[in-house]
Amino acid sequence: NTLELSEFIRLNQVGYFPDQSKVAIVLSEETLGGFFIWDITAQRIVFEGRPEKVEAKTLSGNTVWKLDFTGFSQEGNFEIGLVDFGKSHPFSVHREIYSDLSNAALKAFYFQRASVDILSEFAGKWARTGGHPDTQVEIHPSAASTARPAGTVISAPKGWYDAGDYNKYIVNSGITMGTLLSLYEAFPAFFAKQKLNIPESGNALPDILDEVLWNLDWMLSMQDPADGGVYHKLTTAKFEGMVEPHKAVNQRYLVQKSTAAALDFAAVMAQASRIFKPFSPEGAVVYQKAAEKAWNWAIQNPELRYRQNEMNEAFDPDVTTGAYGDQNLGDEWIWAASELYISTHNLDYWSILEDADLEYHLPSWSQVKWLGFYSLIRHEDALSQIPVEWMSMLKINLIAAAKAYQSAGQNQPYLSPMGADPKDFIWGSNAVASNQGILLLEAYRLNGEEGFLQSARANLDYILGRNATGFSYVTGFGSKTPLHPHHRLATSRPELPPLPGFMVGGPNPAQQDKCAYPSKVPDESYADVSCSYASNEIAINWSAAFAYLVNGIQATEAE
Ligand code: G3I
Ligand code: 9MR
Repeated sequence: NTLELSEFIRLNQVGYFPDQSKVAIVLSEETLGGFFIWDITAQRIVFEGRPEKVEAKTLSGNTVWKLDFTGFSQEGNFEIGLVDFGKSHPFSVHREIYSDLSNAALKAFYFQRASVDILSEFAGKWARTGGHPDTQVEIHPSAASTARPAGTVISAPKGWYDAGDYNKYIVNSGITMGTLLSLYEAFPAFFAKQKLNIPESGNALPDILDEVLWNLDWMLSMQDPADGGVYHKLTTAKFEGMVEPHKAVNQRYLVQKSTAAALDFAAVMAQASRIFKPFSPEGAVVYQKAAEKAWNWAIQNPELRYRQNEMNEAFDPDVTTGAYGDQNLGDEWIWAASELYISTHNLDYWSILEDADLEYHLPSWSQVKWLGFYSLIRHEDALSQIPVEWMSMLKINLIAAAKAYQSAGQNQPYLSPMGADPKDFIWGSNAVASNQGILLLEAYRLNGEEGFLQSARANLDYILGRNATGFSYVTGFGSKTPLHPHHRLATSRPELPPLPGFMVGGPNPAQQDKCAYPSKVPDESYADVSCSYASNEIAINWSAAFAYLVNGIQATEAE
């Protein structure tokens, strides 16, 4: 195929299952001639079709055409060619098309581990010296108590680095862990077989749970044994420079307890207690007690919001790292009550849920209600005390929300639910796309409607290249991928390609980092430069949502 590569053909650069809907998008103001699929191995044309004009224009006002090759289902490696126009990036068709990507999306968490050397046996060229032992963390004045006055030294090792920075934040760990634990609960057979090649591979636990345990151990150490309260974060006072982890050695602190931290912690520990029970009954008891203690602390301290600026007026040193300062705690109560109720069947928790507002909200670090509701639906069969009407309402709301995303996606130039609403383009917009995909996958699992599965896959197509920038937003997967993510582990080692398997935040027209962006249009507002933390950072909560979407889609295909 002698055509030149065209940046105007946008498609999933990883590929497709043989039997799924397959659509590429072309930006062109001119009418297009026929297209063909080129078999790279056999060096010949294997399929031909005609572009169809799409009704909707892009946010920048361009006309797009759809190349539908759903009828083509041969396995192999291919390109799309458009006569007098150009060819696409290569892609594959295969039954295991997302196996490597599924593994990489979870392996990313291994790379983020604090307090341990990352070994070449597991990490190849990305092996590195461990950083942040976190055995000498100081109680910040904002967190001082009688038993632990300011300056008390506490050990809180392990955990994952939150993102491009090296700090560890309980609120963001909360949604990350909830998402990964739910992923395991939804597809246990898939994870019984998956091998991630991490140090614990080969023990009795599924690898995904081994990885989760690394962060769970850290989270446990964030609870004050005296009262059950949970510190909001473990952090340096300011962000470290863009240096390797073992060279980022500024003093770390445990900062102020918060209600959000306690409730997110309670939810995670309650969910972990039931999931780890078959593997470690003793562990399960520890997690359950920790969850209940945190819950009881939250009942005593229901309004302790994290307000970084106010805290800094009262205490030294000032803390200016990630705030995760959610001021709205209703959803955290519901998430924690849901997980505690499922794990204990104690009706006290049900009494919190009984009158809850069941309206659908897409999960994010500050909106966790539906993490709990997804779990209740997943465990429906074991929760016979819940009135049938209540459960039905929950499922009706889930399906209605999924339907709305699905139809919106059909009238969108890139044919994915993501982007139908320009307001989707916030800091971490790719996590919005992933969480929409999770909702659609859950809807499909509830009622088996094929259209929901197709829409979930359409958002994966979006993330992997069928979008307004033409980037596959996952490092190392696709042909045009982020090369300069805001990620200290990557930026500090410029001789290496970025660590693979990380989804970057994505287009965000607010451009809070004030870097140079190629465009202000919401879905094009992405800059592949390391200064761009508002569009090009990686983060564990986004990784978890992406891991759910891609593993869930691969697991569903295997079922
Ligand atoms: O929700 C509003 C939306 O309604 C509005 O249209 C839009 C306009 O910009 O703003 C939206 O809120 C934004 C919110 O992210 C969306 O999630 C806020 O402006 C924006 O400031 C906020 O950014 C957060 C950012 O930290 C700054 O605090 C991100 O959510 C959050 O993911 C990010 O997390 C950081 C940690 O602090 C530090 N570690 C890295 C991590 C990832 O960048
Ligand atoms: O590296 C930090 C990143 O993790 C955060 O998301 C971001 C916003 O809070 O801040 C980054 O740190 C920058 C800081 O805010 C301003 N000085 C430059 C820092 C590194 O780019």
